[in-house]
Amino acid sequence: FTQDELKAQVGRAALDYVVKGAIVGVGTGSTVNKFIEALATIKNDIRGAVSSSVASTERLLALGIEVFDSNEVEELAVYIDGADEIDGHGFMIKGGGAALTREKIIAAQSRSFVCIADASKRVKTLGAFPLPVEVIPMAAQRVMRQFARMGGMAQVRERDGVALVTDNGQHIVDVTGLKITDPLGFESEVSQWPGVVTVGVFAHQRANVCLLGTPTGVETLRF
Ligand code: DER
Repeated sequence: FTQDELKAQVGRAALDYVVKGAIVGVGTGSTVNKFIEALATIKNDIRGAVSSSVASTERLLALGIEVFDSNEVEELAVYIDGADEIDGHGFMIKGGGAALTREKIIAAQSRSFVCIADASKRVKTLGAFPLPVEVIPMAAQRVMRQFARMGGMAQVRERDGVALVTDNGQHIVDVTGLKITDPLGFESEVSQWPGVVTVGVFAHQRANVCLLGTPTGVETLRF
């Protein structure tokens, strides 16, 4: 199986968690794009979606799936999203696709978080993947100095040679060299640093289920 086929496998498997007639919470990334394609095959069985990014919204609309604003729905039954890393507790590093803020917001208003990922995302300890942190631009340098003090190497994410601007108009710093042994404590600490919008550790909004694409089929992890 190619990695693309593993992503398609878990994208299809996630349909089992979609509640008929419901509005589905939809994340961002290449694995979620496979889920969106699968979701389109049952679009008459759902009311629509709440989307975590402009990119996912465009794909949903192009496939004829209605997109609702997060303020139009109280609570979602399920949120389907990918991850850059996931550990044995369902704690994740997310934000590779620069959508971490809206992803965490929709995860917070969903009863169940179903993570879809290929097996390469499964780790023992979070931190090998560069940790994304969305920041207010004026705070970027100070936030990067704070990460340096804890042994991290931070840099502003660029696209085409300039700082990437998120859907929320903010910047992202990516931090390497961290070993996040206490994801809950780390998320609480960094989330309250002045200028931090969202830290890409999803521990308080952890996954309840992970559908892991492996060469021998889809492995279902429950947390
Ligand atoms: O940005 C995100 O959080 C995405 O979900 C990302 O972590 C997973 O993207 P991928 O499915 O393209 O690897």
